[in-house]
Amino acid sequence: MMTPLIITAAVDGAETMREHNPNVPYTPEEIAQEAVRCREAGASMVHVHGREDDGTPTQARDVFEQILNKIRERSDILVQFSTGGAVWMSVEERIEALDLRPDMATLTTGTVNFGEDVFMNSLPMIRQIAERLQEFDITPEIEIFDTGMVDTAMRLVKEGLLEEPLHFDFVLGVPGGMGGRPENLEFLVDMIPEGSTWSVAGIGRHELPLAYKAIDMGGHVRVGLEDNIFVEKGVLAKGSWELVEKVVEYAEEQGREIATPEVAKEILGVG
Ligand code: KMH
Ligand code: ZN
Repeated sequence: MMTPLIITAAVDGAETMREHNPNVPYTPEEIAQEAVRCREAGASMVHVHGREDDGTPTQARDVFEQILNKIRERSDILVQFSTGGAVWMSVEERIEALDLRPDMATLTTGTVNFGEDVFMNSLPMIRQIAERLQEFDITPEIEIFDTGMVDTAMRLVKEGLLEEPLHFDFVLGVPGGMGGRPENLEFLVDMIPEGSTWSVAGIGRHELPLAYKAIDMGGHVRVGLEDNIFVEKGVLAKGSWELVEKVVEYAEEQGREIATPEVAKEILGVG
């Protein structure tokens, strides 16, 4: 019997704009509504970035406070803050909302080319984020865009900045990062220490095929408009909830149980 499936909905991100898909939420109210819909569809966690009302990415504490409060007022879905923000942001900006103590927050353990840009995460920056996560007792989701980032995560374990068991999210298919081929996922899963948990976030057309593969392999899944705007070739998703529905449908066909937020907390050691 496989572990119940944790589905994380990445509802907004920093790069997907309404010009790409008109259903991407911007305001805290819209983000909270989308989180509720994703929970109803079967997600147990929501991964959020802040946005100004016009869609400009922000990591401002007051924006995250509104998002967190609005979600918690109406849903038991676990809330994961991005500490990645957008490529131009300083590390201080990226971590300014963590004292709000979300259930989880991301930690990318290396620098990666990100399309035409660079998503910068030097070792001192990674340590600064990890220290803040420890200070507020927030469970990290270690974001892996390439293999060396797993090694760096293990280095942080040695330094006492991360504690096993670890939870990894393999982000595959970013132009400049590790590609979305299924064998890449197998390779990464083999690399991580026994007892770790993992999920996959396939980018663009890789999203659903990798999600289905992860379900077969006993891993967990992240889907949503941050990573992919289409529900099928040429058809825009009506929201991240529609991508969550696709994943639930596949999991049910395979007889894989879906985790509630309570169960997800236990699996991930949150709280
Ligand atoms: N927006 C990307 C540059 C995260 O959320 O932690 C970084 C990102 C990762 O989305
Ligand atoms: Zn993100």
